[in-house]
Amino acid sequence: MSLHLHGYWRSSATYRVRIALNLKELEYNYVPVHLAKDGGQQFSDSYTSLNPAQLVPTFINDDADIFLNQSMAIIEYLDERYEEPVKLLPSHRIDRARVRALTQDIACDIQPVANLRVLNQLSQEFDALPEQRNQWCKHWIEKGFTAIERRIRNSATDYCFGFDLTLADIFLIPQVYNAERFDVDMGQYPTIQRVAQNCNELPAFIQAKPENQIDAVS
Ligand SMILES: N[C@@H](CCC(=O)N[C@@H](CS)C(=O)NCC(=O)O)C(=O)O
Repeated sequence: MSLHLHGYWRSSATYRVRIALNLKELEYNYVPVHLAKDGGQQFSDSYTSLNPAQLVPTFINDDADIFLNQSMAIIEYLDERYEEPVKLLPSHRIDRARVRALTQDIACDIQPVANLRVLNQLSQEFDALPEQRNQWCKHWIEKGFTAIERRIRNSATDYCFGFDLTLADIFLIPQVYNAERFDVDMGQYPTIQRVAQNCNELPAFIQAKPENQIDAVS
């Protein structure tokens, strides 16, 4: 098999790429990188040589000698390289810009502030307790979701933008999974909740769920 995804079952950035690979119906080899075991396997020399940022995911295509980090770059590469069976970005430039803006609302403005290394820094440098770390994550997710709910209220039907799945849905669903982990009341966000329910009925999203991965811990 030539495609490999190094990731972690509960990493939302890895989860995004799993959904995209499934939607593209691509076979791939999943290589678990445990973010806590052994002090964090993302810091090992072997992983750092693949991804100097010491974050997951890393995507590799051995046939083309391609090593990529950043879930958005990986998914856009997949979308351009494999046009079938679905396109994940709309054909019109303004629609594409709107989809990318929503993915960045999540990937740039919500997920990074609640990343593991940020939470560890809050504990190590500022003595934050586990409960305070959880409140921190909940706060930033709620702030981001309040804006996204307003943004997609008029554009969403089955999915964030109408009846076609896009990159926006691929980024939203892992963030909803994180929101539920941090006890966010999803009833505050009826449109996001409806889109998440629709996506989570699709095989590509079900197979990508954290609990369905080989490295999942119950
Ligand atoms: N912007 C990156 C985010 C990557 C990222 O933050 N990965 C997290 C898991 S979701 C990670 O590896 N965290 C390990 C750490 O913080 O040490 C992407 O979209 O790929």
